[in-house]
Amino acid sequence: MKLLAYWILILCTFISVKSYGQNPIIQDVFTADPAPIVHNDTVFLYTSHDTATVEATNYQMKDWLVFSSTDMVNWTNHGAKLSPKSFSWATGDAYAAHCIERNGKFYWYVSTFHKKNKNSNGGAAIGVAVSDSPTGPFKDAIGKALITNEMTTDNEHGWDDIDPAVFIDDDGQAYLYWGNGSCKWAKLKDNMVELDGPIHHFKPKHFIEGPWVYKRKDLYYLVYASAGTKPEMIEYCTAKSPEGPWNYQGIIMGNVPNCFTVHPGVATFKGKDYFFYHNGTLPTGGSYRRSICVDYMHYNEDGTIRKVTQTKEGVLSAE
Ligand code: FUB
Repeated sequence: MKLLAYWILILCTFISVKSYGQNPIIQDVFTADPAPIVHNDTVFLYTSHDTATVEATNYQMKDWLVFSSTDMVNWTNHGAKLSPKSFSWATGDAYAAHCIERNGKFYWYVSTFHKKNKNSNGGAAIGVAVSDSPTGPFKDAIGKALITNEMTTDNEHGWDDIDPAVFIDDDGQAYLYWGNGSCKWAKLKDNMVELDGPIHHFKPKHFIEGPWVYKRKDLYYLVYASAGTKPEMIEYCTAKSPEGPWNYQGIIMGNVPNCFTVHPGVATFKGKDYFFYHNGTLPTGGSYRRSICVDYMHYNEDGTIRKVTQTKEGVLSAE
């Protein structure tokens, strides 16, 4: 018997056994609004942080967290790296955010709320923090909001300027997309902290919030949270340019269990495509106590995206 155990041990040492992760991928805190980037063979995952009580009927989101993984299965929690308190002009909750690298600096675009002062009457606003490292320390890059509620007037509600997502095209032009109720976008200057031209807005079919833009082969993708039915789903459009026109393509993912919202994050890592989202499936979880999951994403020959299957097992360890 002892000999058998010995041989099994020897065998296991030489055969690499791939293990599945588990959804949700973060189980020790409630996380939402996933924003993954790949840097130096590591996935950095920037997230919102739900801290509402079980009884709460609204969000309580005090800071933004950073996690990383080199295999998509084991995640390191780097902790809270930014909060609305990091921005002297901000107050209230820490809504969805997105970090991107340019020329060795990491720009973390966040949605939060503006204090009522001479620059704004309040409402949702977007700020940008900068760091030399993907895990910080981050500091307010400009000392004021990049987008205030007053800068967009196509929606009357005060929280339409949320959910920033930045995309840098092959020619180096950076674009900021954001919005609730309509999708807004503007070019960014090379310094990543100033708009470079006017703000545009449009309404992709069923668009609610959470835009995420990326390019694959020659096609641009705009993935977003939608409400063709309620609660939210994920739908998408494609275009030949990051400025559109965007052609509606359909649903990527249906409703998620036990949660009203869903929010997309897309990453390609070690040759595989991954779709990040959140749901409310952790014990005591719910719409204000969400948890991030990841599953595989697959494309058809013509570039359209196959519907993502939500699993409990998650994805296999990436090599
Ligand atoms: O997490 C707060 C808000 O819920 C986000 O900004 C939206 O995208 C939705 O997920």
